[in-house]
Amino acid sequence: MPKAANKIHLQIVGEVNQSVTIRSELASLPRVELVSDFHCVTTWSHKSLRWGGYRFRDFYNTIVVPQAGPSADATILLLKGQDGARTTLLLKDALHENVLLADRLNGAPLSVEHGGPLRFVAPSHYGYKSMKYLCKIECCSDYSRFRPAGFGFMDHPRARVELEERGKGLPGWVFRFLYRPLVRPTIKLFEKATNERSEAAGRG
Ligand SMILES: Nc1nc2c(c(=O)[nH]1)N[C@H]1C(S)=C(S)[C@@H](COP(=O)(O)O)O[C@H]1N2
Ligand SMILES: [Mo]
Repeated sequence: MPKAANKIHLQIVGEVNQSVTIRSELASLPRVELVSDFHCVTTWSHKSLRWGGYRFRDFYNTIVVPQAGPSADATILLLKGQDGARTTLLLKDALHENVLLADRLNGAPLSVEHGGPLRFVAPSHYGYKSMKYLCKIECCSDYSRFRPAGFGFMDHPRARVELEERGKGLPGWVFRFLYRPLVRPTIKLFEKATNERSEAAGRG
């Protein structure tokens, strides 16, 4: 677990007129709460998580477009986390109304373990698109420029849960079997993070 900076520091870069750094500007957007299920690609899910924060759509239209001026060709977003994790999402998927920049989970401030201070949450897509400790968004026109952190086949450009787009090049059910050995360790990690969070809440 990285020691994530606890202040929001989000850079908007890439094919833009001007790179910008977002710190406190999010506070000008309407706050929303949204309940959604969370699906890790390895096949575990969490039901009814109550995320609090800002709609990505509001952020993009009200802050990114006027301040950074992304190119009309930049139809892909590269998302980066403070731990070096990276993934992509199509801009049109990110603009769906259920996509959030979250800073709260289940009524409490978002813990570092779950991606605080600011996390991208795209519940219609597999968990690896929901970038924790989001620190950089690169506006991009060319998916082939993206270098996945792990094996390329593990990162599907869209990863829609509904269509079981778990990975690239193989049907979803094949990944279900491939990922089976990873289910237990990743559930353990999630539970550990949740317990630490409730202990911290109990103390505070
Ligand atoms: N920065 C960052 N974000 C990340 C990951 C990561 O390793 N680093 N893992 C992804 C994966 S695969 C999943 S399933 C979820 C897990 O979220 P959780 O740690 O809140 O349970 O975060 C996603 N976002
Ligand atoms: Mo995952």
